[in-house]
Amino acid sequence: MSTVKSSALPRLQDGVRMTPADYKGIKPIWCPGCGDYGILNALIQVLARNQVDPARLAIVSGIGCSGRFPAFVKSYGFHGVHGRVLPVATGLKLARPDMTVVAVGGDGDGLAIGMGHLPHAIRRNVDITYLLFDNHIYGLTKGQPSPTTEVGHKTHASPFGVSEYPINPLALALVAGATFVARGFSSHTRHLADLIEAALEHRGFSFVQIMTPCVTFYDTYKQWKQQAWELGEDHDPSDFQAALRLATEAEGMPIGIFYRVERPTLMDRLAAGAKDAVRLQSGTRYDREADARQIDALLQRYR
Ligand SMILES: Cc1ncc(C[n+]2csc(CCOP(=O)(O)OP(=O)(O)O)c2C)c(N)n1
Ligand code: SF4
Ligand SMILES: [Mg+2]
Repeated sequence: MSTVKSSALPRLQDGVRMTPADYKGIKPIWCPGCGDYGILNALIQVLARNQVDPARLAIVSGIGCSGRFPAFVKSYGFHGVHGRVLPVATGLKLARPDMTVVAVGGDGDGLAIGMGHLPHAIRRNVDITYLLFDNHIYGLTKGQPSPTTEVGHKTHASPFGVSEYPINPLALALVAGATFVARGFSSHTRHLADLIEAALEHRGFSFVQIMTPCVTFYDTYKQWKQQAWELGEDHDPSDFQAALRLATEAEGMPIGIFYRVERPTLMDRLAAGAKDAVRLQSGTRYDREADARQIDALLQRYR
């Protein structure tokens, strides 16, 4: 097993305590039975048991039923536009490295319109957590197929059945170079809470695909309940090939940490680059004026 460094979660000051109820925002408005409630409960558990300081937690979302998530948690929140959750979360983390940043969004948000951002956020290894709420459907817009809907599934927008093969988000995250890859199931709330906690503590980009049934437009609840099984001690999360085999060949629906390794984060590499830049200057600290003079000289050449 690898030794993996963790990112400390921002804790409340001594003497201040928050109960799970204190971490709740406005009352959720999801359909009764929606899997997203399980995800919310799991995150609330994690925040309460770690006494996370909500003033140093930001939840960023895209558009979809999952996109409503930030309003339901007492923390900073940003409900952005469809498919752009990862650029926003990345920018926020760069501007405020002291914040714990959690990006949330649906399978449509992250794997259709937002797909171009995913491999790049992963390869940057920016220190954020991305929770992909995967219900295999566009829930908010009333049941069109998404990039994870199975071939042949009939919806009002695919009356003859979906004709494209689905994307495998775990395999995609692995081959793009993610340093933390996991899958959870909204109905296994305690297990999911442990996964989310591990993802938040991971230094680098942590990707968690969360299977969360849309009971209204594609009720996969019974099927996923039968298929889900938890990874055991025999799986070594530092073994990339084993993780890829699990993601592509396993029977049923394995849940747990598929892969976890430590690699320098985007901030680590930017900091190292900044030190090199300082070394290149004659002085000991970064000389903004010298830099401005160089840029000016460069611009003069194009006048
Ligand atoms: C630019 C843009 N295109 C399309 C939409 C319409 N739209 C809103 S949510 C959504 C998909 C939602 O599916 P998903 O991301 O899986 O979230 P879910 O509702 O299932 O949680 C779409 C296509 C939009 N809001 N903005
Ligand atoms: S439409 Fe589906 S995903 Fe949206 S709240 Fe209802 S059950 Fe949940
Ligand atoms: Mg969806």
